[in-house]
Amino acid sequence: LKQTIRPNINSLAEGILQGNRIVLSQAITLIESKLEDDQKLSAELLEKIIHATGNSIRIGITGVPGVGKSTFIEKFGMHVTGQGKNIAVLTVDPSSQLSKGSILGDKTRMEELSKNPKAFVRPSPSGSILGGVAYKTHDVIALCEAAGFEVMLIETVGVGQSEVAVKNITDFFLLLMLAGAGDDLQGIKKGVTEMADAIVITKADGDNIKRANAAMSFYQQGLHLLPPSASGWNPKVLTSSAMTGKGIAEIWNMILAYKTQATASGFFLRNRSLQNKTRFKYQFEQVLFSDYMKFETLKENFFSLEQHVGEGNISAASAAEKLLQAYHRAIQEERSRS
Ligand SMILES: Nc1nc2c(ncn2[C@@H]2O[C@H](COP(=O)(O)OP(=O)(O)OP(=O)(O)O)[C@@H](O)[C@H]2O)c(=O)[nH]1
Ligand SMILES: [Mg+2]
Repeated sequence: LKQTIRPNINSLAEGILQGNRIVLSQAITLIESKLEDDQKLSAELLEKIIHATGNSIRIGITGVPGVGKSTFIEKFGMHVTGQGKNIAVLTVDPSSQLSKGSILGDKTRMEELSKNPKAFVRPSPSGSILGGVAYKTHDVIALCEAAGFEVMLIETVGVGQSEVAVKNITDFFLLLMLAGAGDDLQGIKKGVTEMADAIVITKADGDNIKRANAAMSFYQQGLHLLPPSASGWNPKVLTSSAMTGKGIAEIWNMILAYKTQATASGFFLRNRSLQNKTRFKYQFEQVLFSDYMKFETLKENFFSLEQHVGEGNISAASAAEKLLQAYHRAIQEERSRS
């Protein structure tokens, strides 16, 4: 019933472009809504602000639970705002069950940043479809850029494939690691290390400094063995401490250097363009699928075939073909009726 008032898209867009945070928050809620009407309105809204998007550096950040992400973001965010930049912190959290505790913890761990007038901290929507959650975050990034935020920090818990999803919506990918914990413990199979533009060994303070430096040389050697990345950027390894502030300024300068280099080589825009196209394909699949599912009988068809595919009675390929044919017939019938 709350939804009976149709939000005014023009005034939402205007508020966002003026940098009004209350309006920005309302708009994010609209984007995150799963209701079909809201999704149409979201598309309309995004259309109205698209001219003002793109002017930020989008940083993805990941690491196993407890590595120090929230504490790092707090310090890093304060540094970046100290440099006169506005920063928005978003999270992509597909495993909301697993990390419920962390989100609650973040409210206290990012206390200073949350109150900073140049910062905007927004926890993620929860959702079961990882791609969907990340793509909504892609839209939220657009809203934040239109609202004047120049630095985007997209956090994800390093527990699974969410790293790939975040990599696909960001410019620079930062992997936080603990010194001394085995690779397996940190869940970094080759893949995640290969995605990283920088590895930061956290908690390099007190008794831990030695171990952090050892881990840094270890990963520096490891990264040399990887093939060069498409961006032409050589991934860096640094140590940092959110307690002493060590490495924080260095990390920000490194990200600025990356942006300069990737912009000059053309990779920066090429990569974003590719990300947009990938996203467009995903979106198109989604709208097609939901259009299909609007036909009650086709919906039943889908679930029954899904069951058969699961039991191995029919191949996925021919089941999909059957659904496509049924979809074409349903559309034709609908046309001949109208
Ligand atoms: N000594 C030291 N401790 C730190 C540092 N950064 C974080 N910690 C501690 O490590 C613990 C975990 O830090 P968080 O920032 O909550 O880690 P996280 O990666 O956000 O954890 P999740 O949200 O559970 O994924 C906390 O007890 C922090 O106080 C650091 O630079 N030095
Ligand atoms: Mg955290």
